[in-house]
Amino acid sequence: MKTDFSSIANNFNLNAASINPFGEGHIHETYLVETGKGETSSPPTKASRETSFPPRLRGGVGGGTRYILQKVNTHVFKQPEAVCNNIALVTGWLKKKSIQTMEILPAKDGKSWFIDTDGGFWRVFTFIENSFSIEENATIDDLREAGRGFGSFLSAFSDFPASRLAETIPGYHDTVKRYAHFHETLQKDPFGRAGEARAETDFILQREEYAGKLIRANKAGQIPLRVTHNDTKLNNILFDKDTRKAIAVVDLDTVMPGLAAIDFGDAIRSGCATAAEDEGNLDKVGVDIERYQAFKKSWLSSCGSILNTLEKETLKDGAIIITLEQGLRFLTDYLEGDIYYKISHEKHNLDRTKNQLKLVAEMEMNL
Ligand code: GN1
Ligand code: MG
Repeated sequence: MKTDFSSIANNFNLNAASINPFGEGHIHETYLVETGKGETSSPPTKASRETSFPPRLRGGVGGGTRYILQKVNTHVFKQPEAVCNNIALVTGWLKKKSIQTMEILPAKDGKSWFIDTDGGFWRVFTFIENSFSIEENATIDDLREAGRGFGSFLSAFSDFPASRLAETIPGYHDTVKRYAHFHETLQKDPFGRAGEARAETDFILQREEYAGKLIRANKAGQIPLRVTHNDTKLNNILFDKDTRKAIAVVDLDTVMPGLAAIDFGDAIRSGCATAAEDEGNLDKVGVDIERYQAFKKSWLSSCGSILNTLEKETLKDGAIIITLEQGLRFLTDYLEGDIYYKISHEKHNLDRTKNQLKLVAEMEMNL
C-alpha cells in the first residue's frame, strides 16, 4: 500500500508542506519534513499542549520548520518502543547538561512514536538547523572537532546510570558472539555464496582470537562497560555550517552499555579512512595517520580523565577490532542474502566486506 506521509506527519501534529528522502543511513527510511510557512503544526491536541513543543528555528527553504521523520527498521530493532524510550532518556540527560541534541517529538497520543495501519513504526525528531554531516574527505580540523564531540558525549554519560537503558540490540558489539554467528552462517551457507568469499573468510578467521581481546578484557574486569553511542560514524556528528564546529551527536538508536575503545574505533574506521566504506577500488582504501592522531588527541582531552589505563592503551585495538567486526557483519549479511543492510547492487555487501578488510590490513600496518 502507498504510504500516506502527510497523515503520518499529522499524527505528530505536523502540517507538512513537503516530505523528501533524506540522509545516508543503512537501516531506517529517513525523510525531511518541512511544514508550511508561518506555522509549525495543526492546532494542538491535549497531548501536544502538555508536552509543549520547543520553539524551532525557521530554517527551511520555504520558511517553514523542518523535522526528521523516520520509519524504523523493526527487523533490526525488534523493540522499537524501547529504542524511542532510550532516546527520550538520553536526550533529556543531554539537555539537562546543556549539551545540544535533537529531540524526539510526541505523537498525538503522547507516545514518542506512531504505528500506522500496516504496522509501520514512525517517529519524528527536531531538525538541527544550519548544520551538515560529513560523509567523505574530512579534514584534520574536522577530525579534531569530531574527537571533541564524541569524547564529550562519552564523558557526559559517565555519571548516567546505565541500567536505565534497555539493551536494544543484544550483543551488538560482542565480537565473540558475532564470530559464533558467522561460523553458523558459514556452515549453513543458505545462498551458496561462501565459495566466492573464501579469501575474506580466511582473513576473518585468522583474526578470531585477537577480535575477542576487548570483550575478554571486559569480562575479566579490566575495562568497564560504559554508556556508549555504539555507532560513532563520522556522519553521526553534526557540524555548524558557519563555524564548522561539531555541535551535536545524532543517531542515538544504539546508545547502550558498551566499550569506550569501540566508540573511539568506529570514528577512526569511518573518519580516518581514505575512501568510503563501499569503495570498490581497494587501492584507494587506507588509513590517514594525521587524521588519526588529531582525533585521538582531542578525543582524549575530552574524555581521557574518565578512562582507565588499559582503556587508553587499547584504543588502536578498538579501531582494528570494530573494522574487522564491520567486515564480518557485511560478509555475514551477504551470506544470509542481504537481509540487514540496505544494498544498491547485488554484491554491495561483498564489496563492503573487501573494503573493510583492506582497511583492517592497512590499520595493522600503519597505526
Ligand atoms: C549502520 O545506518 P547507519 O549508517 O547509522 C549500522 C552500524 C554500522 C553502519 C555501517 C543499527 O548504521 O552498526 O556500523 O551501518 N547500524 C545498525 O555503515 O546496525
Ligand atoms: Mg545508526
